[in-house]
Amino acid sequence: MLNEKVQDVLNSQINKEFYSAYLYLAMSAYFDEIGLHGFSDWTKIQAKEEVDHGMILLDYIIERDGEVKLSQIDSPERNFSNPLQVFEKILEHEKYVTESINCVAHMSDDECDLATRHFINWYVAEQVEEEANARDVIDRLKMFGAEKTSLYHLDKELGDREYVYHSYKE
Ligand code: OFO
Repeated sequence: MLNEKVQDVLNSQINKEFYSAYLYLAMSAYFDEIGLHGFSDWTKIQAKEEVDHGMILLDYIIERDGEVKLSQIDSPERNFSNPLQVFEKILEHEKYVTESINCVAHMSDDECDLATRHFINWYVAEQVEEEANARDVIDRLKMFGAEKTSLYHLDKELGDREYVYHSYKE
């Protein structure tokens, strides 16, 4: 049986992961609107990964004989003005998610729940990757974002991203 405090932070994390999926979908729609279909594909794949993150948490709660409590998902913002600004928002959002994952880790420690501590380590590593991915695109956009040819090539490159299902059990 899951400790109740740990269960609460895990359920709250499910909501954040599904909100992340919504946010990336809003960004994907924006990129399609401005004709950057590779950027759109990249953010759409990210949305799928966020759904996976939420589902893995959900399955874990069930596996631990806990109670899944799904709460309302907020509407994502839609005030996007250019690719650099969107990726800066992505980085900011992922930093917020990292903080939230860290809180799950701390709560697991405080409640001596070693299984959840072990489980959440996968998310800790995943967040390092997510922040680094956003930072990488930001750096490149800052370097040449104003040049149309470079933006075209970056759009193609981001469009090559393939969806891969990752699991903490791998
Ligand atoms: Fe699920 O990591 Fe991004 O938000």
